[in-house]
Amino acid sequence: MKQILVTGSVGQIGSELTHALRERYGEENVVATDIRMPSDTRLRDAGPFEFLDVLDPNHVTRVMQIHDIGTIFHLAAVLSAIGESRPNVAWQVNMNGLYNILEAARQYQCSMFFPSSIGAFGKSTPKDNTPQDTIQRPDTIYGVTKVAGELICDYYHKRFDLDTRGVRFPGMISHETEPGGGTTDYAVEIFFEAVKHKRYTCYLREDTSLDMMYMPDAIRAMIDLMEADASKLKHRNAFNITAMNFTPAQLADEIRKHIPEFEIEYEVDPVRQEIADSWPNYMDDSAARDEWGWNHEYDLAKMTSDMIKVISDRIKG
Ligand code: AKB
Repeated sequence: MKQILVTGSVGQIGSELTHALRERYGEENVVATDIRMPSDTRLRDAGPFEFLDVLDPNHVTRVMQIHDIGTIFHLAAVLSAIGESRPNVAWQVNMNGLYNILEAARQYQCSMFFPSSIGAFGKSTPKDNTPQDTIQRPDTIYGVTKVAGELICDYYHKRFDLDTRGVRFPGMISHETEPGGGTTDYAVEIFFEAVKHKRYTCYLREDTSLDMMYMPDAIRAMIDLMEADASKLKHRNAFNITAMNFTPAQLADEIRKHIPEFEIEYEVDPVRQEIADSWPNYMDDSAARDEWGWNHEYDLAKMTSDMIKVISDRIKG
């Protein structure tokens, strides 16, 4: 088989996706890449690993020439909160990096997965049951790059018949690799703090509702979409997908079912609060369910119980 390339493989989603792809398609068939050296030695040693700066087109071409790549999961990106502190870097990485990868995919005739986000929506988007096709006028640099990314992936499909596919991810909850610089990261930090210290100070208001997903569902979504029958896909690059939605207060209540003494307090960060307030309360993901059979397995209760068990077991050693 042709090999699979993962960019941003050291990140929160990339690290777990790389392991899952290697398990499914064979270790040698999945080339993990990043600009950072993984601290997870399995990522580096269990299959091929390459340093790859997606901002350098020659670097991208060199990696494509060394390996026989048929599919690219392009996960290298700057997230929403860090994007607001470094808009120039966010634009470079999220747009120029994507363009270099699309060009490589076109030249080497690869399929390509691109993750968009709830960040592709903005204040004028309907907040409840956000439709698949709706107003997208985000006012964060992250959102601007995600909308542009959705459009350029659609364009490469239409213009060059490239097999581009993608989803709009909600906040991602996981326990293996920390997220970095997102607005939804509180929903990961809260679990580690709850297990270790039984208290957490949240940077979002208690009533901020956002869509979320547990990592095993996200990994399955990416693989299922890339394996889906292309003739059934009408939307291709920006499927709304979600698994649950909750506020910090509702998540704290759920955690208290396992750790009754858990306490939460709020010190709102205006930058991240404004970003979260511009995102949907919950999305309609029926297009993904109809077109390629998307279905989540983890709801709030099941995810919370698994997160607390895994983190507690790890701390106990
Ligand atoms: C972020 O918070 O920036 C990301 C996202 C929802 O795209 N987790």
